[in-house]
Amino acid sequence: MKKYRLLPLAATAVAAATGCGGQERERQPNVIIILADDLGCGDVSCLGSTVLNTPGLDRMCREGLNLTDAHSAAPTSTPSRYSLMTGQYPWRNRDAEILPGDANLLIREDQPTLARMMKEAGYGTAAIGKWHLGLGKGKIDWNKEITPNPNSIGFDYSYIIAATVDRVPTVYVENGIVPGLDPEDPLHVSYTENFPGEPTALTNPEMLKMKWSDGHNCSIVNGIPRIGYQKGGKSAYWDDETMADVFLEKVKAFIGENRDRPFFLYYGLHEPHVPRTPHPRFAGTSGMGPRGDAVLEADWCVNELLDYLDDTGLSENTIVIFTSDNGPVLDDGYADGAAEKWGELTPALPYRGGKYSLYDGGTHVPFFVRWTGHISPGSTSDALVCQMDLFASLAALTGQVIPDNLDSRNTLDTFLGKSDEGRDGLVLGSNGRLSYRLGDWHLIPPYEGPKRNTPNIELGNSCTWSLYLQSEDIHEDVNLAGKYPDKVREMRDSLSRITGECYR
Ligand code: NG6
Ligand code: CA
Repeated sequence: MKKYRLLPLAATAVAAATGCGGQERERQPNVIIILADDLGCGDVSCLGSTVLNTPGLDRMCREGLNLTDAHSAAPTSTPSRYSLMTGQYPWRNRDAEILPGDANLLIREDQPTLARMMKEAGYGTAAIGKWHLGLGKGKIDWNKEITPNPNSIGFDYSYIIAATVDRVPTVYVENGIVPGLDPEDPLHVSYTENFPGEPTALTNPEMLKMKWSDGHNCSIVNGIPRIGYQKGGKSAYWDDETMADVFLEKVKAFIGENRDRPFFLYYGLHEPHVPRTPHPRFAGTSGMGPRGDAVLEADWCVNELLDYLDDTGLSENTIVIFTSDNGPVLDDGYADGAAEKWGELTPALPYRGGKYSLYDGGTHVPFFVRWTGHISPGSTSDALVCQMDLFASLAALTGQVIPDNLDSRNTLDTFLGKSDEGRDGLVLGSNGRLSYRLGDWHLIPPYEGPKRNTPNIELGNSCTWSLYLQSEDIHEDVNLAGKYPDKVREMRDSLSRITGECYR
């Protein structure tokens, strides 16, 4: 059975008649989602960064819509991306947690996905960049075609890194195949034990050009210690410093090849996630060390892409969405000076916490939408929106019907600046560590655990309920739970109803 069918009403809404009695459809707009990795609102100059100048992102803002209350579904990558791709809350899948580099595909092949929905709508689809949603089934043989892969869940083309830059394997995967492997030197990966004789950060610290501060002490690749062990496959290793250029080239090639039909591109920037290894041409350009330089590299990529769309005449027919998979972090396991450079000025500002946190800074991310000629340049909306809702919203844009059991809600008009109506309520977080937004209120249930983690981020753990009114307390400093017990009860009951868990 076909999962999606064209809704004639919605279709006519998008596709104006061309003078042929409505039979011929106007071409549907291309859609590009650029998803940065760990970029905070406080990293973007037009959102208030006082230490970084980001002309590319400022251009997105100036030429498009700035959604000021936009959220990833969770404060870390895998659950956040899972939700964007499936339109489901990540906490519905217990395995939706930061995945190792050899994890299997987290999304069932028969699960509805944003990519497949766009493909069904007639779009050419590609995933380029960071993936972090797993690959294959069972023990992965990296020397053979790995299936399932992004192409199994709706992408026509994929050129990805399997997980993160700090996790092995340090190779690209193109349509399920590691390009450039030498059969004489097969690639092996393990997350449990090292391969005999292979150097690690612990046995051979003299090989390191970047120091680890926490966790990243397994295999050394390009002088950088990683998470996990790897042996062989050397001819296929990525070069950390040219990764941004490699992805951007693939992006331009995909757009170039698909410019005559609608395309959907999921572009996962790897910056400014650790290890921060921008191309040497960005070294020192931010004055804020490698993390700042990596932000500027990502910013440059965005600017280049916008230029490319302008130059190829595609901007009027391409919706470009820019956002980040979770809030920012400074020292995330490498001693690269980020924490020292930023000091008290966290890149999550003005929001509390950051990556990993239940506080607003965990999921409150930059979100810009540019569609030349359709979205008023420089417009702003403070509606509550979530990346998870792109699924239903883009289904509405393309006239597709999606299953009614998804969590994704159609907020297309808000994403396009035609409405200020956001979500009423939104559950944030993954795997049993959740908070709840209702209007301007943010409720955080009590959770055990440390107040701060090793990256020195306030996690939001507390033995009591916390309730914040963000419209009056943007940094969530004043816990109003004691003052508004009825609000706590109302939101607690909603959270229990939505999640099926009994919050007390
Ligand atoms: C953590 C890593 C961190 C980062 C994160 C995933 C350590 C000590 N920390 O476990 O460096 O890789 O996982 O980040 O290993 S995310 O943005 O992909 O979710
Ligand atoms: Ca991330």
